[in-house]
Amino acid sequence: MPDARCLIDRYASYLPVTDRTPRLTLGEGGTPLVRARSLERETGVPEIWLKVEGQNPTGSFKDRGMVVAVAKALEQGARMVLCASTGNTAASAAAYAARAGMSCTVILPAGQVAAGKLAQAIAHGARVVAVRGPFDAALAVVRTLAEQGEATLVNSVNPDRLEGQKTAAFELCETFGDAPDALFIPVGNAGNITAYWKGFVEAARTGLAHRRPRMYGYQAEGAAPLVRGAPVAEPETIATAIRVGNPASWRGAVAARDESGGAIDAVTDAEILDAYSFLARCEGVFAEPASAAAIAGLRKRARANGLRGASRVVCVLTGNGMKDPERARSLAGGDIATVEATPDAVRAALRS
Ligand code: AN7
Repeated sequence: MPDARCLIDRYASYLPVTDRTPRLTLGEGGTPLVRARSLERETGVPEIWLKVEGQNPTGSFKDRGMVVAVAKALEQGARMVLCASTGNTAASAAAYAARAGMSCTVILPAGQVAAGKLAQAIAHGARVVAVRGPFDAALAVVRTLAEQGEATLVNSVNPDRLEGQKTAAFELCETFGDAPDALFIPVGNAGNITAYWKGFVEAARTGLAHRRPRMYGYQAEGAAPLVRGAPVAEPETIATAIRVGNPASWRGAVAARDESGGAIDAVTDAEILDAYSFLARCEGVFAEPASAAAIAGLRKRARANGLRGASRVVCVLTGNGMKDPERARSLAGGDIATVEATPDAVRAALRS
């Protein structure tokens, strides 16, 4: 039987919630774990599992943390939430704010947000402003607006976000009866890798798991401040979700890497796109390009014999492929054939 309780109830003892915290929910969490046989064959890793976080209510992992952050804001009497976002945080904040009867403002990097994410923010009634510059510039603006009391900030600098987000690690430990050997995860603003590590540490401490996984985070080569060891002023990558030059949870990511004995590395846009279409075509799982960075990272590490005997590996697929329809369309390499509605015309089109 699937657990029918909402995420806040299910993990209440691990979360900063009380009986008075509203049980806000859109059905977040409890996402599928899908075995990746094609990837196993290619890499030689005995067990690879995909944690399909794109199956959350708004199509990304952000919902786990957002439900807690918005519920706490509601409990504290806030009327308005605010975030900067490469898109998924905006979609999630807009949806949970709508659910909670709060207003929502999202600040986006102009021209760099996938169509589906923007559509969600608008549909849920958020006020949307685009600013020139990367995500980092948008985050600096909302930090100042929040300090001046204009709204509750629901970026991952809000600790309630990371608390909710860590529940994904608990789910993995519950399903396997222990933590996996290694976790592969894309890294942008670095909240997610920080939260997973917190979750795994707590799981080991409370008996949900016996051990902790090695954490392998992947940035895009043109937006890899953690790999370079210095902020990147003009981050660039086709994986717009992780187009971040100065991650807010920098120290959390470094701690996750070092305490777990893992690594943070970069993959190229070409490797990301190759992993993106491999996942869709060979595993039947459609994740967005940023998520594919984790897969690209696993393939890269497997090629370099860097897996150190890991036999059960989990890749976190952070967002749904439908978020970014233009990227998928670009793989078709041309227009779709349109012909007369006759079997002969369709056969001819299929042959060409
Ligand atoms: C699909 O929505 O930062 O390292 O503003 O949407 O925790 O930032 C999104 C990030 C990975 C990186 N995959 O997670 C935002 C935002 C997807 C994402 C990341 C994001 P973090």
